[in-house]
Amino acid sequence: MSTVEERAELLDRATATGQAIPQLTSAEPMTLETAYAVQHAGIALREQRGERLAGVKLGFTSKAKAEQMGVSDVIIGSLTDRMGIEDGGTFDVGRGVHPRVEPEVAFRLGPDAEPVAVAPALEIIDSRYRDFRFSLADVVADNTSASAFVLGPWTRIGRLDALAVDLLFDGEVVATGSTADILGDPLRALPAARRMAAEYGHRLFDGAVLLAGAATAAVALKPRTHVEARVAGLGSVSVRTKEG
Ligand code: OOG
Ligand code: MG
Repeated sequence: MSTVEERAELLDRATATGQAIPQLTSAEPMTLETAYAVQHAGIALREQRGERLAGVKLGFTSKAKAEQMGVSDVIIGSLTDRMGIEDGGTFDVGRGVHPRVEPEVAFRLGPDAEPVAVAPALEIIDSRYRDFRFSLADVVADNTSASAFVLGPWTRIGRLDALAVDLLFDGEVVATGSTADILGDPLRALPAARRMAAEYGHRLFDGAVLLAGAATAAVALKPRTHVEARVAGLGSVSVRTKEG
């Protein structure tokens, strides 16, 4: 049996090299509890290298994502400052295994884990497992495939339950949905995050970012693309991809 730390190091190395690994559960069974322990051990490795926690993300909060990946339980992962890319910045697809992008909604949390602002967001996910296939425990151990995130302009929180969401590559719509696809209303990500953070040991600190989850299925990234998410009423956020 491999230890939690050994499993975290395998995933950490796959992230660093861009070389996919077999699912951890193909070697031995793994409970959800152990999977979250592996996730936290992986974040500890990042913190040892000077990364700082930036917040948390939820996964599989939309039917589109659950159907795409064949996994239906909501999961929670950690975001670090080094995963953040400024709006309009650049992401190197050559650095990843097989990165995909999702249009999302982000919240900034205040004290007491209350949401104080909302922004359109892009999440870049990149499973460290071969063929982007995994079980629930595998993806939890792999920090819910977190790779990078881009935040658009923060605005005051109003009604968020039915805003049109578009994902565009070079100005062409490649996926479309609604904020209603995120738990019925992305504001429901707040109680979900509080419950899961308490259960699995994540911190919802003052100033933390919460990614509520994708409104559409994820789309594979290619180099030299202008990637934009538009959320009606919230504005837009973009990133450019390059290779090498
Ligand atoms: C897991 C991450 C899912 C979301 O927004 O639903 C996620 C994956 O699909 O690899 O980030
Ligand atoms: Mg996501």
